[in-house]
Amino acid sequence: KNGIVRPKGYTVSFHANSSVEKFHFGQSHPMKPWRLTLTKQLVMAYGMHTAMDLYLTRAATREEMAEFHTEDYLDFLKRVTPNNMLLEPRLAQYNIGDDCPIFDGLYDYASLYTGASLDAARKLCNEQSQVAINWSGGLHHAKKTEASGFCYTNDIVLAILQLLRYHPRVLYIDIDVHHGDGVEQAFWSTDRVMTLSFHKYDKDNFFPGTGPLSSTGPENPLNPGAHHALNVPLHDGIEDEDYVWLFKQIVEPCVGAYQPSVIVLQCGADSLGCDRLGCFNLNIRAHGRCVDFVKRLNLPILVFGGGGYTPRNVARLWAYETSICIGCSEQLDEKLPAHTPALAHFAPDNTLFPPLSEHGRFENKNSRQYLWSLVEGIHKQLAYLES
Ligand code: TV7
Ligand code: CA
Ligand code: ZN
Repeated sequence: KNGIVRPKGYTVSFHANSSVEKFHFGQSHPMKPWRLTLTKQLVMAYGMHTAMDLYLTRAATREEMAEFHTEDYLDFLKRVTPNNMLLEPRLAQYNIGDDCPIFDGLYDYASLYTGASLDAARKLCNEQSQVAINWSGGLHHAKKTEASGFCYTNDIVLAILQLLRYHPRVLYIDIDVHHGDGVEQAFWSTDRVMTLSFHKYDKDNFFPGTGPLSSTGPENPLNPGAHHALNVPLHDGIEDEDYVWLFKQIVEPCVGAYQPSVIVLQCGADSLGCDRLGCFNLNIRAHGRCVDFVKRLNLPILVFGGGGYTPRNVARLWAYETSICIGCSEQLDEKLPAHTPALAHFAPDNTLFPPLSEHGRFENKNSRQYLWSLVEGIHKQLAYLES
């Protein structure tokens, strides 16, 4: 196997530590860290590892995580175990429960995915890489002092804080089906980060219930963060062409108006059709076209994972998006390599692009008129930045 040719003068770095793949949230919990094992298998089977710089990442230190999280909360994460948790009075305070359970090695898990995101951010800062990928990161719901939505530490916030040491303006784009509330909240009052999340929005029936179009930053126009939070609330069933059209209609003017020096892209795979928790009808190619659009802006990019609850499709998506970052996606055979160790997971079709929208799991509730109103609403917000 010849592998994939590495483009000259352009470096993609891949940051991973296989230890994160071994943690278990609990039997019926939808978050499965082993989806990262499947992802890496496909990346390697396609030979993409020869076209990137691979880094074995370290765990984030406590001091690094304390740049955002409180000492109390980090102490708690470090100390709590499944054996002593019943003696712990503050489980509710830290939002521990079914979504965010205490499992063996919890602190190691969180510090490992966070360390990978910090390593990736530093590779961009010192310009040793143009695209830095951490598929184990992207845990956008974690708050300063509490866990939320399967997220314990917010690696995205911590990575952005690193980028801000060298970069004047960071654009954060989030295509996970859930609202990127933790990142939005952390940078709510600054104009040095613009947050843009596309998500299913239904205040009372879909987690986390935040992120309407009208939520654009602090109300006080003198607060620098005013108009720097952008939200694209969607209904069930959005399809490929509409989503990619909407993404381009919104991201292009955001980049034009805000002029970021770096982009952080959260690529949650739960916006795909057939996801166990999602409700959109996107196919892998459409999700990938969003990544490709961002890549073609020619800014340094930090690429993170996030949600994604049908492991075989998470692996397909993130392997494909790795190839988009490298620029070799045309060279991939649609048929998965026969020597992929876990090939059985991708049976019976063994293809990189199974149809995920055909069976019409969700009726498309996003009218053309509604999508136009979103574009118009975002363009109105951006007009405030020009003045
Ligand atoms: C980034 N949806 C995270 C997305 C986090 C979504 C939720 C579950 C869920 C949890 C389980 C479970 C589940 C089948 C699905 C209001 C509740 C309802 C807990 C049962 N099965 C990301 C978080 C979301 C846990 N939470 O953006 C153990 O679904 O809707 C809720 C909150 C209260 C708690 N219950 C669910 O993708 C990584 N949780 C099975 C076992
Ligand atoms: Ca989102
Ligand atoms: Zn999600």
